[in-house]
Amino acid sequence: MNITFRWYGQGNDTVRLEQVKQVPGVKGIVWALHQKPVGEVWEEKEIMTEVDYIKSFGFHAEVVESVNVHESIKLGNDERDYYIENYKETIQNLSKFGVKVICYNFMPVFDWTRTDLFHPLPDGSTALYFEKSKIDSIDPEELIHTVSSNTELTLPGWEPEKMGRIKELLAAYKDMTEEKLWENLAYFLKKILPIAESSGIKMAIHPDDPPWSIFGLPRIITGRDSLKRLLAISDSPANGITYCTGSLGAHRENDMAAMAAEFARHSPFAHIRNVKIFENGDFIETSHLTSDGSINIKGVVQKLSDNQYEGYVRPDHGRHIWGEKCRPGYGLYDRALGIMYLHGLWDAFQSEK
Ligand code: DNO
Repeated sequence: MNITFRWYGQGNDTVRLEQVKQVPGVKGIVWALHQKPVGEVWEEKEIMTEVDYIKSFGFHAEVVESVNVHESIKLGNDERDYYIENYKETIQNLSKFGVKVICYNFMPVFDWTRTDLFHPLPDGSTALYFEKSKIDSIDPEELIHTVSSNTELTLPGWEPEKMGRIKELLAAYKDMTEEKLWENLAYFLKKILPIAESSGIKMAIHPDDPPWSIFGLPRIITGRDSLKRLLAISDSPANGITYCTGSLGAHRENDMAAMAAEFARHSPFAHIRNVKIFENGDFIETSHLTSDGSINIKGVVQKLSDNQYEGYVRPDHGRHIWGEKCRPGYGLYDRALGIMYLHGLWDAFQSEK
């Protein structure tokens, strides 16, 4: 288990790498060029600046989250080949600086979606919340307004330029079906995987969050069957998964511990966090502790340990605790607690062997 910590870059994160350095056992920083408009090539010089800065703290910079996929590729329109060529160039450029894993997702228009970024928990902290009935009834533009007026920082995956043309994008997806989206994903992977493989990079698809259709848009990476289907697209070692327990685990049918055993060797990267699911399908993000939520985090780490998992792991969204002002879900304190829980479980399971 190679523990990492997601960080948004200088001037774009409330957390500093000097602080992350004091969290025990963190080996690497998960990074991205967050200011880059989606679809543009990541140039060597800008990659080098970021990687050098991360390395100056003694961290590795082997995992990028995310190189986002342009909507044209997901839509499969005339411009997709242009954006696929750019993506290939970005993969090659990243490989020159030691990057080993690229996390990406294939969610149409919206990345991770929540209805409240600072929902109170009984312990006095706040956390990200998903209210099912609200999503079913809200106009997406209203949601964007609520979310963006709640935070001074943009959310990853909610690129501002995309948010400004929501109506147009939703119209473009009008006739999109799950099957068509699968075809477009397969088309993309068949083009990029050979380059990734020869560059020593693993592509790791992030599941859809939440793992079901929202706003009438199809979502296809939602559970065991879809992960199997994804892997069946290509047996290239570069075709992998970001095993995100909180995203998949928001759906009760996904048994995250059992699936960890099944998919560990195809997951070069894992996001480990807990969510508490309510009777009506709403969910809230809790601490990482197994008994705080609905996901068997202990079982997940046990299965990873059984499989001698050597992939990259990061704690995922944390609560906002001790008055910390931070990016929603991405403060220092609760993620540091999460890391210590993961270390504790891992060490205990390893010593049982
Ligand atoms: C949210 C994240 C996602 C994730 C992307 C991966 O906090 O888990 O935005 O980074 O979906 O492409």
